[in-house]
Parts: sequence; C-alpha cells; structure tokens
Amino acid sequence: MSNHLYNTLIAPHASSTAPFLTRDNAPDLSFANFAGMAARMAHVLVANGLTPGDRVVVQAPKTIKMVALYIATIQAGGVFLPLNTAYTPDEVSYFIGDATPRIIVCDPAATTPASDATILTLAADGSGTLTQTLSDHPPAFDTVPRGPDDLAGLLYTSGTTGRSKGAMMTHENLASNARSLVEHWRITSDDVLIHALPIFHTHGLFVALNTSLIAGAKVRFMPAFDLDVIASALPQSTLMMGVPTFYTRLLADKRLTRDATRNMRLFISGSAPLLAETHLAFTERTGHHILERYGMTETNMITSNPYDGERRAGTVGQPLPGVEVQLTERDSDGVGMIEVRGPNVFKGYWQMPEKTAAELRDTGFFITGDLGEISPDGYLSIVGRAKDLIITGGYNVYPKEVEDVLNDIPGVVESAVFGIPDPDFGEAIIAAVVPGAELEVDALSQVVAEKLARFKHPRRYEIMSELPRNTMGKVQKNLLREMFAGDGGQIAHPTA
Ligand code: MCA
Ligand code: AMP
Repeated sequence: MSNHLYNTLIAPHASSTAPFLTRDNAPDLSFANFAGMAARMAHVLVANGLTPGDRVVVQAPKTIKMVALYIATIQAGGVFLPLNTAYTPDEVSYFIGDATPRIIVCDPAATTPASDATILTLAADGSGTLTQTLSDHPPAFDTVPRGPDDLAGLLYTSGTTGRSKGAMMTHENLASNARSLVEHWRITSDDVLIHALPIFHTHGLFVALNTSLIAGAKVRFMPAFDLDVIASALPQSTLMMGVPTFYTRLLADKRLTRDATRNMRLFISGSAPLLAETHLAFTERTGHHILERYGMTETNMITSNPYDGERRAGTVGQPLPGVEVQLTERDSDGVGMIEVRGPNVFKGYWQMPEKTAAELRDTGFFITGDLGEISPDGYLSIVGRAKDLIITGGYNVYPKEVEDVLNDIPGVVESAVFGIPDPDFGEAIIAAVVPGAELEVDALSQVVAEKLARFKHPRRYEIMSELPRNTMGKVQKNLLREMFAGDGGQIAHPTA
C-alpha cells in the first residue's frame, strides 16, 4: 500500500524545479525543494514520537513551513489538525483534550497549551523548535503507507448544540475532491494563484493548496489578506480564491480595474453567500464573472458554477462530478434540506457516534443544515439555514456558543445572539441581553474576550427587558434581526 494523499499531491511534481510557493522579497520554493522540506520535517515529527494515526495540532502563523508541516504529517502517516490562530487558550484546550494529539505546534509568542503532547514552536518568520533541526535530516523520507480510507485531517466545526466536533477527513475525501476541482476549474501548471486565505480551514488549505499541488500551479503565498499586496499581484496572476469579503473589499478599491485583471483567468468565491449585486458589480468593473461554489468542512466542495456556461449570480451551481445532492422535506415552494453524498463526504465526527448518526444517514447522505432549491436547469441556490449559524467574513459562529458564555455571566438572565447584514463581513454579530441586575456592557465584552476568539465577539450588545418569543416560548431571532438590522450597517466595536 502506498500513501494515497501523498501520492496524489506530491508524487507528480516531487522532482520538479518549477516554482510552487512564491513570496514577495524571498526566493521561490520549487516543488522539489518543498518536497525535500516536508520530508525533513517528517523526520522531525517521527523523532518527536509521531506514529501513524497520531494527531498533529498546529496553531501558528501562516508560513510556508506550516504548509510543509501539513505534507510532513501526511507523509509520516499522521492526522493534521490546524486551528484558527484567533482561538483563545480556553478554546484550544478543548480541542487538545478532545483530539489527544501526539505533537502540538504553536507560535512561540502564544501561551503554551497544557498537555501531555510534545510541544514544538513555529513563528511567523519560520523559526522555532519545529524547524531548527531541519537541516540535520535528509530531504527524503520513507513515506508511511496509508490507504484511501485512513484519516488525513481532523477539522473542528462548531455545532448548534454547543461542543465543537472534529470532522474526520480521509485521504480519499481530500484527494478525490481536489482532483475534481482541478478538472472542473481547469487548473494547470500555467496558473498563478493569489493565496490570501488562512490555511487552518478547508478553503485555504485543501481547496487552494491541494488543487495547486495536483496541477503543479504556482502559488503567490501571502501571510494574510492585504489589499495593497493583492492589487500589485493581480496583473501577474491568473487565479484567486476568496470569501465574499475579499470581493467586496476589492470592489471598494479603485485599483480593481479591467486592465489590472487582464491576465486573470478565474475568480472563485465560497464559504459564505456572495450577494448577486457583488457578482454583477464585479463583472461590470472587470469583465470577469466570479465563479461561486459551495462546500462544508464535512464534505469539502459540493457544487460549483460551471467553468464554461453561465455562472449564475446568487446560485452555487451544480453538483461536482461524482457528488450527489438531494433536497429532502421540500415545502410547497420546492425548498428543502440539502443533503450530499459522494467520495468527498467525511467519515464521521471524532469519537461522537451519536452526532455522526444524527447527521450522516445510513444511506451515506450527509444532512448539511442548509436549505436550498434547485432550478429546472439544475442550479442550486442556498436560500436559508435550518441551523442557527452566523457566517462573518467566512468564519462560522454558532450563536449557542456565544450565548452559553453570556448566560454564565452573573447578572445575565438570558441572551440571544444573531447576525445582521454587514457590508464588509456579510453578517455581523449582535447580542441581545436580558439583565437581572445592573449590568455593564464592558463587563460582558471582557468575559467574552477571555473565552472566545475575536471574530465570535458581538459587535454590539442590546440590553432588553425581555426577548421576543413565539407561543411555543422559542426566541424569535427573526424579529430581533428586523429590530436591529436597520441601523445603517455601522457596527460599533465593543469597548473591551
Ligand atoms: C477579522 N475580524 C473579524 C473577522 N476577521 N471579525 C468578524 N469576522 C471575521 N471574519 C476582526 C479582527 O480581529 C479585527 O478585530 C476586526 O475584525 C477587523 O479586522 P480586519 O483587519 O478588517 O480583518 P482582516 O484581518 O482583514 O480579516 C478579514 C478577512 C478574514 C480577510 C475577511 O476574516 C479572512 O481571511 N476570512 C476568511 C475566512 C475563511 O478562510 N473561511 C473559510 C472557512 P478588532 O476589532 O479587534 O480590530 S472553510 C469553509 O467555510 C467551507 C468549507 C467553504 O465552503 O469554504
Ligand atoms: P464550514 O462549517 O466552515 O464548513 O461552513 C460551511 C457552511 O458555509 C455551509 O454549510 C454553508 O452554510 C456555508 N457556505 C459555504 N459556501 C457557501 C456559499 N457559496 N454560499 C452560501 N453559503 C455557503
């Protein structure tokens, strides 16, 4: 048995001297040198006790060394578990307790997590205990065999009921989806990808990097989204993947022109709804039709607008080859729950058989929690969510998690957290709080800041004497949204 994902991603270009990762003011890294770096790092992981099936947790700044750590983990037969750099020590300790990793890689500037695992460091400049002995090891490693059904990644997603769940992604989940996207989006070794997404989520890690590796494309690797850097990269690039906020921010910049994008072949959007008006404004300004696609951590990419043919604004296109989509429990308007089946669908939630059984049917269909309708010519539109979820700037926030933190604060009787439209982030988080006693908003935001990542923080707190409820006693978040959405999108940052 060979190593399924390693063979898919690395083997085709392992000895190629063509550039893979390029950064401003630094020499390009070829595919061959990248493969060598990953191999050296695989030795470091094994020297630190990694055995096949072990989890490697990483919460570190976006660096080329972190990409190498991903491939090294796969090559050594491990399971890669990246964490959002915004997570607080509280959040991180839950993931570590649940996933019981063998190795944790963290920013030397961050609080060291309490754990029995071996702790290594990786800083924004690539230095740290993970990389300091790299050159002591050879640039070749005896790749550990792993089959299509073995785990390659464990990615945590929050849930409507509170505890985050680790989505178990197999080698074939990742390999099959990336192969399919390369074909569908016609990615080749002539492409130059603008990579400004974080690499701790499916979009920036699996969608952007796995496809580039398979195709042998060049990646302009940027530490974060920076309009100046992207504006200067656009004329020499062919491909960009981003969340809708990337596109609204680009549109707000005068440097986005037809001329600046003349060499671009394809702009892809996903992770959150792209407003039809953004799609149309982008076409008007640049002549390019953004290609919108739809995916989930548990399923990788599900549908995509076509490469040739109409990229229809406000829709997420058709199922990718080999992926089945069905709508269940349809209402009279044809709107139903989106369910998906295919080689892209995960194996289940890490050590949560009941949660797996609740969301992954025996038939293999995964219940997404998204509501959709399909046009007569097969385009899927996402028209709502059955799950109580806010997507802000492409990050998912489950209101329940924020409400739990607020409700635990002395003096809070109850709270309701919801999203309202925001011109930059798509949705912005608001908390309606019912106090039992005198309550300072500053005190609320301080507790929230301690416990939760910054992107989960309510941008505004509304103190209410009671929450609107229906006759069943359920809080009517739709009413709250209506009450507070009309404030001109001016979201004040909390004072903490
Ligand atoms: C940063 N902040 C945010 C967000 N990002 N608040 C809410 N939502 C966010 N997404 C906070 C910052 O901490 C800062 O706080 C303030 O907002 C303003 O920061 P700013 O500098 O404007 O933001 P930024 O650093 O430029 O980041 C915005 C961003 C970033 C570039 C849109 O959030 C981003 O890269 N998002 C991509 C997320 C992503 O990759 N999603 C894919 C998930 P303060 O007030 O303290 O200054 S994978 C997925 O969803 C599925 C599988 C799929 O289909 O792809
Ligand atoms: P995640 O948990 O990060 O995997 O987020 C997955 C969720 O993001 C999906 O269930 C959808 O609700 C949402 N999503 C992803 N892509 C799109 C899109 N193109 N349009 C609307 N929602 C999307």
